[in-house]
Amino acid sequence: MKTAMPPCDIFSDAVPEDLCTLRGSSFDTPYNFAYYAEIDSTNDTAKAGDFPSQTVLIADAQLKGRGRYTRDWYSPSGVNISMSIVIKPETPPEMLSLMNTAASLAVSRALRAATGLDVWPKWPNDVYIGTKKAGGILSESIIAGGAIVKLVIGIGINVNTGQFPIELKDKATSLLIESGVKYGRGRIIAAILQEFDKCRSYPAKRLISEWTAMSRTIGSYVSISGHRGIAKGLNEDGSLVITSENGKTVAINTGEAANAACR
Ligand code: BT5
Repeated sequence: MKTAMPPCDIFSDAVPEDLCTLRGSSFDTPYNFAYYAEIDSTNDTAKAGDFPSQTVLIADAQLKGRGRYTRDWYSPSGVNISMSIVIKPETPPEMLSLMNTAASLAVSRALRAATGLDVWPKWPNDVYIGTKKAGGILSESIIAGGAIVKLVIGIGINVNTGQFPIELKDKATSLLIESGVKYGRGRIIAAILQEFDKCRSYPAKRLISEWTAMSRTIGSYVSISGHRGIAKGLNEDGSLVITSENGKTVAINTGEAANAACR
């Protein structure tokens, strides 16, 4: 693994102009920012380093951006959001997947407000515009003695990417492609953090009901981890309840809502 350059603080001259809005006095935030021009993965650095709670690592480019199950995450230089929020929460480990729920709701709301586009959260960790993926969440934790000692919420969003590699071309999109407008990444990050703080403070019932109102996963036919059927809703731990074709009801903790139809 390449050694990461040390981060700059958000006031450094090295920070790209569109991220400088994070310094703004109008943006009252409890978060600290660490900026990297290039890094392997903000999640890997966040997990390995000794960052105080409420630090947000932001990279202009990731060389080894990751999704779940070590899948690659395309993170070219200068155009997208690649960030990881470090928090030391009082969340019990079994409620961890609700952090994905809170983060995907927060990102969807912030992007919808900023762009007016048809942005929605897809279970468990995607952010879609219409029928294409525009962002993803990767929540990871370090657990000791049965408690979460560090939670890292990785967020990748395709903001100003104009094109994708061939393997993503038909399934990925960006805010620029959908709207024809270039967006300042700093303003979007600020809006996401504000929404995330709101969403993660909701009681589970409210979080799930607001996520459900915005998502298209629920009510759709889905195929996940060998189960096929209609997605009925989320349990209070964030798992997805499916009524399968044979009439059985199952709750799925992780996986991917492949083939989810879009209303
Ligand atoms: C995700 O994984 O969707 C979570 C992505 C999280 C990325 C952030 S960026 C900051 C932080 N640091 C990291 O290293 N990661 C986090 P998953 O559900 O496994 O989806 C991965 C799949 O999405 C890939 O296998 C591709 O098919 C597709 N993909 C890759 N890059 C993409 C992109 N930029 N936009 C849309 N789809 C992409």
